[in-house]
Amino acid sequence: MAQFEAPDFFEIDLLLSEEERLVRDTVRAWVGERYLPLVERAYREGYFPAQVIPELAELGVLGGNLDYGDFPRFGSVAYGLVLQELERGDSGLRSFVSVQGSLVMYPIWRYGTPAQKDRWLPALHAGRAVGCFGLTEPDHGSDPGGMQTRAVKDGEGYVLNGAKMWITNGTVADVAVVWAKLDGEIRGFLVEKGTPGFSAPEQRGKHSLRASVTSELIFQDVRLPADALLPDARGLGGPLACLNQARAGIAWGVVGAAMACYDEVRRYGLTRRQFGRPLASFQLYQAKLVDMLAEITKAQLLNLRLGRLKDEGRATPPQVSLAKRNACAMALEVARTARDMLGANGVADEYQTMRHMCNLESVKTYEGTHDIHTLILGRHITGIDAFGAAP
Ligand code: TGC
Ligand code: FAD
Repeated sequence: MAQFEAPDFFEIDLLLSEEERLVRDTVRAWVGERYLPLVERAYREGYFPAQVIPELAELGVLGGNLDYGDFPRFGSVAYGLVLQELERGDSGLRSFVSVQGSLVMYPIWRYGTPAQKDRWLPALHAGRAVGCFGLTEPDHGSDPGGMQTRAVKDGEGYVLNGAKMWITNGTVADVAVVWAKLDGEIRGFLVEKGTPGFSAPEQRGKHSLRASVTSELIFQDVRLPADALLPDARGLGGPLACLNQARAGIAWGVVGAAMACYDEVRRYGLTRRQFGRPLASFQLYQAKLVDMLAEITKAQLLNLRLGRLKDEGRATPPQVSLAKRNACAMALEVARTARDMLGANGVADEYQTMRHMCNLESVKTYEGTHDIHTLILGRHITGIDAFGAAP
């Protein structure tokens, strides 16, 4: 595969610190050398190439932004660049890291007891344990507040019943962060693999995110000890605060997927000839490349600003929604256009663009669909809730 040339039309590199560039370049090189040679086969056959987990741990990226122990404590921009580079490889790779860091380690770090943190954070950071985040249910996706999974107090502990669906890493997870109602209030529980009554069958048959594990979580009278409860998370704000972290990561990540598609199709246009000329010499072809570069550049700048605001503690959930919504729509449009510009080769897995395009359909849907983020922003702008029941 040709050396990746990352578009940086507005010299954003100059706005990065030396450390941010170093982190970005390290992960970029790792993806090119170690991950890209594995991903096409994994995607075709439908598995996550788990042999990379120790290498991800070695890179320090699993929860590497959290202020804990000897973690590298990447700033928000450095961590965002990590996710951008990982998703240049595949959305499934970025998903693995996002779930582990933002949706499993973050809630344990933010809501857990010291014992829960000591038990799980070092193991998850080192890749010795894998986690998953169970919020979505078969009948409650965009409206997680309606969840039916229930925990009931039982002596010192709890009994959990219910089901989750579309859970990244569920089948392979050693620990599941599960959101359930206890006395009518949403609470978070740590459910360990192998707990009697808990199963996590894999969901097969996906056209998207094929190099990622997606699972159901089924709880049938699962007895949990008292220390399974995350004490400091109460209400829907608990999981939504985790989603703020992960959604910001997606905004960065999908720009990497778009950059990969742009780079691939730009090269293709320079070498593929029709009507006696390179495709890149036709005005229509050039116009599409220009639109792609313009949208990628705008998303890069937005992400940089989001990262800086985050590090100042000033990024708001609506800003995160706008960044996630914009970046996913942009990346999907870039991937679809690039797929078209590759002609028939665009459907062959020798080229990466269609894999990214198929992945991005999921990324546009998960962590709040495009339309849910529209409604979040609409409520922010107008003060009127347009989600469900009339105000
Ligand atoms: P609403 O009344 O708006 O809020 C309920 C409570 O939550 C608070 N809150 C937030 N807190 C922190 N961050 C946010 N972004 C927050 N948004 C709201 C809010 O203040 C309130 O607190 P309190 O104390 O007053 O109770 O709740 P709602 O029921 O109207 O729903 C709002 C809505 C629709 C925006 C929300 O439900 C939503 O975001 N839905 C989308 C669901 C979603 O994103 N699911 C993602 C599942 S995980 C996943 O997809 C992982 S994929 C991972 C991968 O592979 O990479
Ligand atoms: P629905 O909520 O049924 O929505 C269907 C359509 O209706 C969408 O277009 C939506 O925008 C629209 N819609 C819904 N409500 C409204 C409204 N009020 N107004 C207008 N339009 C509306 N979840 C987890 O908890 N953990 C995970 O790790 C996880 N990983 C995932 C991995 C993959 C590969 C996928 C595909 C999903 C994953 N999800 C996960 C689930 C994901 O978060 C949900 O799919 C998403 O939140 C949407 O829910 P839904 O699929 O039930 O769609």
